[in-house]
Amino acid sequence: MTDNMHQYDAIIIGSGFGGLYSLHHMRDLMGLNVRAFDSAGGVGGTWWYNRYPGARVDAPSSPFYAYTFSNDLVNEWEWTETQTSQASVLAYLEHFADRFDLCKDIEFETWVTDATYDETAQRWTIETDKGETASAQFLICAVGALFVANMPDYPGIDDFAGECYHTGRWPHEPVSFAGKRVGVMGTGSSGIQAIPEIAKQAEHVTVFQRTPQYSLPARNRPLSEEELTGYREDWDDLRESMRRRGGWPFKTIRRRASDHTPEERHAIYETLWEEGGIHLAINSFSAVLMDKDLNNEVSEFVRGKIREIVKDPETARKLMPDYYFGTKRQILDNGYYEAYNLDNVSLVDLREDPIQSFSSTSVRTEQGEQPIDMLVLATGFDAVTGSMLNLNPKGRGGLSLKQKWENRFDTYLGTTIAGFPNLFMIHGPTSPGVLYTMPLGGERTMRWIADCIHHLKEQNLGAIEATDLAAEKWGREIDDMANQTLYPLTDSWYMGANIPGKPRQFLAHLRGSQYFDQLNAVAEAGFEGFVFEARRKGA
Ligand code: N01
Repeated sequence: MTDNMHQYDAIIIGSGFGGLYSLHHMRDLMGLNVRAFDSAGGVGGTWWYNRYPGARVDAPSSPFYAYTFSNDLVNEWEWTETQTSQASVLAYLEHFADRFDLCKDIEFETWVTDATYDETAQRWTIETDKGETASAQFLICAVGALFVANMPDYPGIDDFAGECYHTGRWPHEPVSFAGKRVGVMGTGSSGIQAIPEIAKQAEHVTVFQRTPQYSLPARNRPLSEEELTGYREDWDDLRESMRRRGGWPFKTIRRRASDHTPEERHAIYETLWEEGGIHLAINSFSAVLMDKDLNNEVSEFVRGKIREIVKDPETARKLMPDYYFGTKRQILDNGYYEAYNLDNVSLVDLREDPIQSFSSTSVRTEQGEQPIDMLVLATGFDAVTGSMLNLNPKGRGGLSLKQKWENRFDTYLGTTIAGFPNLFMIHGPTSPGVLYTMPLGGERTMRWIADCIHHLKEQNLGAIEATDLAAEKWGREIDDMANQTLYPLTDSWYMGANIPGKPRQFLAHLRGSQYFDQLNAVAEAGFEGFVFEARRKGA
């Protein structure tokens, strides 16, 4: 260990929801000496980067897509809409950072270029692109589940000379679409949120669609003062409900399809569609993600809605999704299908008319050429595992994460990795992460990590490490849970299927509340599935 190296108890990578809460908890509640690093120019993580037009939380949001632990924070923040906008989430996180004076312990615009475990010192050493090195006993990776941009590599795409933006790396300066022919590639949450907004300004929008999607109406609306006051008054109960019910306070209606006639089921779908948000996805019938026939019925219902909304039958035909409803990330929109009724929006179905190449001014498909001035890549991310692999920490014996995860993304509890002592992930693969309320998930994960660190300190231990056996058992449990559903039958980023060559594996724990009970049970059993090392002298 060199003398001039900065020494900390913990280093946190990332200052999004998970990283900011971790910094607050470890520094202010545990009294640890903590330093955080972030490549961005400010706090916010995904909300700092994803500022494309129309960006909003794609889940039931205000005021639940927020920290839950502080009633003062709940009382002082004014949410204004039911589906929170990116600007509003970012402002909230900036407020959180100010309120707890977090920025003084974060180094922004700083990439952590290397992280290596020193077995003798029982500590992690990191290097940054600013030439700094630092060491800490604990490395907290809050690196983001949706960060590493997926860039398509069509022939000639680099020759395109117009403006080109990925939704996940949107410029901070205003982008004008006025008078421009804009090509949008990708129809996931980002593309579907952005397309109606871009169409408001652009001369023409050409959407290049690879997979048609089931999108549900978000029905975003202003949040009334009465609603907000009600939420604040009931916050303790709501927080408890969120913890018990998969991260959201709403009671999921458990209905059996066989108790209802097809007509009654259809009436239920209609009501839930009208209600909007994710209600159709979570509140129709319990078995919708397990029973193929039932799923086909809901899928057909949504296809019927698309046919009703989109006036041109040929465009409507191209927009018909054909995977199992709900097995890709559920998308919520504000006027997506309606946008295809505008004269300045057209659709290219890449399955019928694939892209052949780009020129400096156009996209050439098998059946024609589309001149464009701007290309918006809404092509998603190397989700869940990409940022950890980007960091590529080196664990015991110099083993890199890229080697460890070459064929399979093994973790124990979604928070730790065998061979990588004292490293913890927030929202890592096989945690409920992306399927849970991420701010609450981050809080709860951090509290478990805190318990773990207390345990080490109390017992005068220097290192904790998951066993391979525990990780294997955990991986089987996650696979078994997913295999009881229709999720693995669809090519989605949950399965790693959007990235060529990525090992195919369901990357999330499907039962969030049960997961946190499991974490607690592991802690109560003396951190079952882990091995410990006594604290070495001088470590
Ligand atoms: O990315 P996606 P996203 N040629 O992977 C297509 C979260 N999010 O940025 O389906 C042509 O979902 C790809 O096609 P296919 C949210 O969880 C959150 O939209 O792979 N097309 C797909 O249509 C979301 O799920 C908020 O066949 C290509 C699209 O690009 C996640 O981020 C807001 C292509 C990518 O869709 C990712 O969403 C927005 C190619 N080479 C997003 N490669 C919040 O509110 C890919 N595509 C928190």
